[in-house]
Amino acid sequence: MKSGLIMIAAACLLAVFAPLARPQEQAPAGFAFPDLPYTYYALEPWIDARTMEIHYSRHHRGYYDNFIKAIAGTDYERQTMPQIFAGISKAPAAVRNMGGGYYNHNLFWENLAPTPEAPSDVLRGALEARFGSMEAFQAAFNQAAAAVFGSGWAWLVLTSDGKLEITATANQDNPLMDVAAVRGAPLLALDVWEHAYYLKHQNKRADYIAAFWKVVNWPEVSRRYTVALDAGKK
Ligand code: MN3
Repeated sequence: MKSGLIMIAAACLLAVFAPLARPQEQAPAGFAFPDLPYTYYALEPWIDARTMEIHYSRHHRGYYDNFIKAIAGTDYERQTMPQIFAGISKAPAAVRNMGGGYYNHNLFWENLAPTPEAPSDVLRGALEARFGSMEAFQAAFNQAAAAVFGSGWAWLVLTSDGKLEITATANQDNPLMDVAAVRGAPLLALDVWEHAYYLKHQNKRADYIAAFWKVVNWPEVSRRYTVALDAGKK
C-alpha cells in the first residue's frame, strides 16, 4: 500500500517535471526559443492567425530544435549567434540553415507589431537621405522582396561603413553571415518564404508585402538602428 502511494507520488513528480526535459530547457545559455511578443491573431487582418500559429509553433520551432541538435557537443554552443554567422562558410549546412531559421524569425517577430507607430526622426531622416523618401525606400524594399527567387528574406541593414542598404538573402541566410553579398546589422527583416503567406495570399507575394507594411514595428527598427550606429562608433 505504502509503496503504491510512493509510486503514485513519483508518477506525479515525473508529470510535473517532464516538460523540463524538452530541448528548449536543455539548450545552452544564450539560445532560447522566444515567446511570440503578441497573440496569433494580433496582426489580423494583415497577417492571419492560422499562418502565425503554423509559422511560429511549427516552422520556427522546427528550426530551433534542429539548430540545438546541430550544435550539441560542439564549440558552437559557446558562441553567440553573430559569432557563429561570422564564420558560417565553414559551418555544417544544418548550422547555417537551422541557425539562420532560428535567428531570422526571432528578428522577424520582433519587427512586427499590431499597432502602427512611426519610425524615429533619426531613422526617418536617414532613410530619406539615403533613398529620397520613405515611399522610395519602401518601393525599393518591395522590389528586393519581390525579386527573391524561391525562398528567402529581404532586409534593411546598416553596413559596417555606416550605410543603410536594402538586400536579400536566399533560404535562411542573413546579412550577419560571411557568405552574404551585403553584410551589416539587420534592422528590418521580411520573410518571403511561401510558408509566410501562402494560406492567405497563395501565389500573390506582392499582396503579402503590402500587408507587411501595415504591421512593421517601427520603434523596434528605430531601436536597432540606434544600437547599430552606436556599435559602429566603438
Ligand atoms: Mn519563415
